[in-house]
Formats: sequence, structure tokens, C-alpha cells
Amino acid sequence: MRVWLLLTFLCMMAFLQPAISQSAVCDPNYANPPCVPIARDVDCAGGNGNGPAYVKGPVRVIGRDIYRLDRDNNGVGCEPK
Ligand SMILES: [Ca+2]
Ligand SMILES: [Ca+2]
Repeated sequence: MRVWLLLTFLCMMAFLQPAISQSAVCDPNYANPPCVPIARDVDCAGGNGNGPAYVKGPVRVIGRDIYRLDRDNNGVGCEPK
């Protein structure tokens, strides 16, 4: 009986894990959505940045603009031109 419970628990964890890790890979310095990934550097999709990660804007800066997506410092990064 206990083994059955343990197995059920493990299955639930395996099922829930993608949802947990998905929210954890968004950078907390930016409002979500859109999900700004945590990477060595993030550039605006469609811009001339070299990556390695990209985000499709606009994104609202709620913490520190660590990826310098908001060059004019108005609180919104990757603004449509
Ligand atoms: Ca870059
Ligand atoms: Ca801006």
C-alpha cells in the first residue's frame, strides 16, 4: 500500500515538474508574459542582436534591465519601432 502511494506521488511530481521549471526559466527582472528567458544574454527578436537568446517584445522592466533591452530607460524593452 505504501509503495503504491509513493509511486503515485512520484508520478505526480514528474507530471508537475515541467510546469514548475517552465516558470522558473523566466527572468524575474521582466514582467511575464512575455517570458524573458534566463540566458547569458537576451536580445530582442527581429532586432540585430546576436543572441544567444531572444524575446519578442514589448517587455516591461520590473527589476533591473540586466539584458539592456530598454536602451532609452522608459521601462519598456523591445519596443515596436
Ligand atoms: Ca547579445
Ligand atoms: Ca524603452
